[in-house]
Amino acid sequence: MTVHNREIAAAFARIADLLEIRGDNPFRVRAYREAARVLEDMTEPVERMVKDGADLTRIKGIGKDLAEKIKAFVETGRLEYLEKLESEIPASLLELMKIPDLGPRRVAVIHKELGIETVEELRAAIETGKISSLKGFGEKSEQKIFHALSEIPNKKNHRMLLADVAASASSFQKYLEEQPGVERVSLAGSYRRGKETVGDLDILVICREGFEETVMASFVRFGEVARVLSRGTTKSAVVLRSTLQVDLRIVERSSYGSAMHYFTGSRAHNIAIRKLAVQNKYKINEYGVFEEGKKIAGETESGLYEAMGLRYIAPELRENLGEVEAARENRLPRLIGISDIRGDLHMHTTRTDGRNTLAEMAAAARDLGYEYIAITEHSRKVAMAGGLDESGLRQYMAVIDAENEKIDGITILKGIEVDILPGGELDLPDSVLRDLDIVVGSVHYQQRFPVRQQTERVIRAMDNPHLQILGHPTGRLLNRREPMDIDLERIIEAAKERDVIIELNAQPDRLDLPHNYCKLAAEIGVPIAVSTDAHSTENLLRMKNGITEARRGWLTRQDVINTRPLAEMTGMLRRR
Ligand code: DGT
Ligand code: CA
Ligand code: CA
Ligand code: ZN
Repeated sequence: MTVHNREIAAAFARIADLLEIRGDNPFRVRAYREAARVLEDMTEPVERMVKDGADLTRIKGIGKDLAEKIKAFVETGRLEYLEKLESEIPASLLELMKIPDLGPRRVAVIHKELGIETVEELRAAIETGKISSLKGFGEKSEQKIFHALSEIPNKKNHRMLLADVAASASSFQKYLEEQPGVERVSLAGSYRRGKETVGDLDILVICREGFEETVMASFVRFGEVARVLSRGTTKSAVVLRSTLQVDLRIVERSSYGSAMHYFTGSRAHNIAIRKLAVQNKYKINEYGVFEEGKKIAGETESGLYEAMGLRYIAPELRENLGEVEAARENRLPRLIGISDIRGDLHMHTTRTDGRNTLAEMAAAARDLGYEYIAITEHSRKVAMAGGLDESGLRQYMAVIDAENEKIDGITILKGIEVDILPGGELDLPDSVLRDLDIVVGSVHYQQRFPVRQQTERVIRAMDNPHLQILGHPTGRLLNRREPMDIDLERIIEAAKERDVIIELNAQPDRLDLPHNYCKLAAEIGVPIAVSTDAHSTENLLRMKNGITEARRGWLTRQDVINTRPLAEMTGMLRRR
């Protein structure tokens, strides 16, 4: 077990906040705050000092009482005093304290006078003018608080992008793995299924017997926790500062597989599996698979599937979209993986709105082990991004040729992301499109046409023999913009007839083509290009987000053109 100085500091800072809300002695509050600051700045690990038996009171700002608390924290991983305070004071009050203009003292006032404990209750009090009538508040500060509240997203129905959850999820997992008594930590739910957006994060933990309380104490103490929603012996929930809710469950080792399966979901998949169990006269729940009261599986997920007579189903497929039948008939796809990718066919550079130069992008792609990339700048219509006209493009093509001469180990293809105009024409003349290695065509404007007009616009664009890849086909921006009204089934059929490839744009807020249509495209026989649309070298790493969506769309290596070696890939692009 390791207890970092930072964790002790965070615990002391929290104690200071809680004491202040309670209206405790200001000197005591200050002592904890000061100790937190000192620990935060110290470079020597306090944990080691404790183990060496050093005298902690020699640290500036640490008295006898605090020294003992630190020692206990290091040795047991718990701080009883903090736990006691937490059980006395509603955790939601701590969240209120973070609102500008509301320090601990004022939170204490609104709590005492109006009984307010949550953001929602505060909102209601402001709407009825109760805050401005409190002593020491006034209209001005009510206004300020009101504005601050409008910045806090309404958490109900708010789903975060998978990519935005990833960093927190893995640091939370790592943190828990280091806590006393913890044997295994797994992430489940929609996060594990790789769903585009996540409602809340589900974590399962196996712990040593007798450590349940300790694990729960560690859980609510994670540095990113903003408030504790509930705390029990096997189940707790918190909200992080990012507004992400995290649910933790402690599960038994012997039913770990069943718990993982149950809490990975989806609900629809679970129901399909349960139906199958009933047909087999089994009982299935989060503890195991039972036959006449006898447990026949549950320790591992693969054992569970085996007991059900199924092949193992990858989490990305668990949406009840045919995976159970496919698993029974042994025709599950061999899903694509990130290591299958040999190149990236959509990216921008500083020539238009990218942040890195051509040379930097090429070098970064080569470092990823890629064999080829395509540079696809915007065309003139996308003026905001500095889109290229014919002569600008020709000049840049010469620059790319020169760069290709210079660089070893990767081939740079000359491309364009040509705008599809409202009538379906392409934004650059055929005379220049024909001289490019690769032409991606995308809609950027007039995305609100009626479905028929939008569909015909895009089909008309595909009628141009120079268009080889259809970029981000629905135009959706997750949480920000609805997809266009477009008949994707017709688009995919039309792409098939014209040998057009469809892009799966890997930007975390696009993931466009959506997974269910990826599956349809593969069934119809339209190859997919998984492309990052990178605007910087770091963006190239988004390929993994695209691969997750591709896996959710049942895609195999064969379905995706940029898994192929260069010559084979270009051979799949339509001839013109
Ligand atoms: P989310 O959080 O909205 O992104 O989606 P999930 O899938 O993570 O859903 P969540 O967090 O409510 O529950 C996690 C998993 O637990 C869910 O995928 C399936 C399982 N589960 C929860 N409640 C039920 C239920 O009432 N019936 C069934 N069959 N499964 C459930
Ligand atoms: Ca969830
Ligand atoms: Ca949940
Ligand atoms: Zn675009």
